[in-house]
Amino acid sequence: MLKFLSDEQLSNWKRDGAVWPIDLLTTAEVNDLAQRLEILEASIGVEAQSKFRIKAHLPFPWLWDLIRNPRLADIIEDLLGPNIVCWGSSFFTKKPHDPRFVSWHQDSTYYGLEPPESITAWVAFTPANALSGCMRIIPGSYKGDAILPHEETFGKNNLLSRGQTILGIDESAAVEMPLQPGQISVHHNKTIHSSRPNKADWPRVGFAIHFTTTDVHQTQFANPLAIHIRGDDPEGNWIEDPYPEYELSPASVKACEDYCKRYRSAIAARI
Ligand SMILES: O=C(O)CCC(=O)C(=O)O
Repeated sequence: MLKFLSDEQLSNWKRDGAVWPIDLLTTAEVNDLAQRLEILEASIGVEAQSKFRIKAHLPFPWLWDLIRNPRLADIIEDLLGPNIVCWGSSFFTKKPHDPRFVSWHQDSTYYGLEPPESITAWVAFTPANALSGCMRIIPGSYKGDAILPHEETFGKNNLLSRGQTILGIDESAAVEMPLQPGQISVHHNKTIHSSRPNKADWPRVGFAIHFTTTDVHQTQFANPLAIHIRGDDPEGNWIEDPYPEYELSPASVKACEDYCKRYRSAIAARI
């Protein structure tokens, strides 16, 4: 029995390894989030995506609220079942007329999860469409067992930290996932995806939230942290993320930076 999605959305998910658009937030709710991000970036003087990585939510109670939104939990439960954690989150933002892009990749490349099963809910804070550089997927590409080889290009305008790229993708097979503010897409971590530069007059702002099931292990380092969203974690695979005492508390910023270092050095040791 589905809690939020329709049968059609679930069958699209099984076919494509992604489902969109899903109405999640009201206009008032998404405007509030977009405004909080704008105020934050004005106060810190840099893009949030450059400072808060892997677990961008750690210093922000309002992002914890978004991640724990019961409607979002219902959507994720429809796709993953009852035992759910959120192990990470990241902003993906492009300014108006911004050449930055995301190259074709599979998220599972560096996640270090075993089994490699994780899904991402991408929440649109502003309109994401063909003009503003919405996400594109290769439908059905999640079905193979393999994580495909990725070349690390470290491209200047690539929003991915290592510019990891699957070469030779047939772009004629690509499908766009346009979203209105407050809508989300969800994609499987093996679904091949990318996004083009923002040619619009408005910023394209998204917040990606990574979920998995409690039986999945982090194999790259010990004592991984997550927000327990629903259900049980009988093996105790995930330690609860520290909730911030207040927005941008020094402890919460340090927790975010430390986790990012831990994650990045695990990847560097592997490569
Ligand atoms: O926001 C984008 O353009 C890409 C996002 C992405 O790669 C992801 O959420 O996994």
